[in-house]
Amino acid sequence: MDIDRIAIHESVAKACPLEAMVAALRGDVPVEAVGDDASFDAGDCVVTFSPRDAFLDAAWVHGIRAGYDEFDVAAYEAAGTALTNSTGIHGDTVPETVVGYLTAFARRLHVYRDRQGDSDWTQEPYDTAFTLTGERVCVVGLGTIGQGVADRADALGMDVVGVRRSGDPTECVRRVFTPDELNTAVADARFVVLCCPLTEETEGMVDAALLGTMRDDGYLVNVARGPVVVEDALLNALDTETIAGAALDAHWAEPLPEEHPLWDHESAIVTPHVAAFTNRYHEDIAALVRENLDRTARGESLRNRVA
Ligand code: NDP
Ligand code: 7N6
Repeated sequence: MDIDRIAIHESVAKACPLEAMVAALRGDVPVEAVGDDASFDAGDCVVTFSPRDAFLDAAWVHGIRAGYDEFDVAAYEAAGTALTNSTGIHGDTVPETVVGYLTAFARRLHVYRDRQGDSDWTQEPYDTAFTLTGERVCVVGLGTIGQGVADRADALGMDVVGVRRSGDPTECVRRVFTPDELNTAVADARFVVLCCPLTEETEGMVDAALLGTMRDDGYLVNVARGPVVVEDALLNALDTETIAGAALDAHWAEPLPEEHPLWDHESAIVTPHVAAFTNRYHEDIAALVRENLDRTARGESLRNRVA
């Protein structure tokens, strides 16, 4: 692969300023920002947030997200276009956000922040606040993000269990289950944190039955992808108090529609897919792309290649 242009698609602006990404990647290979009218050839590396059909004409496409569920992997394989993703860079950002959700639920911070605008001094009932220490969290997906969540939960004194495809043990997780044991894994957890990719296996994985298995004082956190959870089942579980609450960064439609009931559901924390946001996202992506440019120059295989 001989790369003679880095084309940065305007969709990267969904995660960081386009100009910052252009500047971070400036080097020996010419870099330019491109829009939807651009065409591509076998000398191009495209850096993008979203897929476009025209990218299949490039040599290599780098997606600036860990999740690549929006990309047609089979089409990339058929076209012989390399596709790489950005897993590996979210081990601090997303887990820190998850700690924020867990702490808010346990210490009721979201409730008091809601009341602050009304100068409302009301204190929550005695039995509502609890500590994270000693509570069980089930981390579903133990890759970059899941491991980061597990490390932090362990440091907070939580009892950490997890689920991953391989079932292989990993640090800070007392017991690792396989996906076919999901029901058992979530049953006794105070928190269930979704950190897996959206795939054929995980789509709709959190359905009414699984939510019914969860503790009624349990909380669901979704930093994965919206469709991993069945929307109606979650809304019903919140309305009927089958579970105590949910924090959602990933949604079924993004932006979440204005009229969506979750916006003012008192037991939900809604964030607009920002768990991974950081002021150095462009640098983290540039480091990944530069590493792969060096690898192509040495004739080595690409890191994070998914097609
Ligand atoms: P990784 O590839 O590092 O980890 C994925 C993990 O999911 C692996 O542990 C894998 O198991 C596990 N997994 C796969 N299938 C299943 C399944 N059926 N049941 C349980 N576990 C499963 O990915 P990242 O940690 O980097 O990212 C994970 C996902 O998080 C992304 O795909 C994306 O959708 C989402 N994401 C969201 C962000 C946000 O802003 N909210 C930011 C970044 C990512 P094994 O280890 O056995 O392979
Ligand atoms: C944008 C991160 C991912 O999959 O969904 C996230 O990486 C987006 C900052």
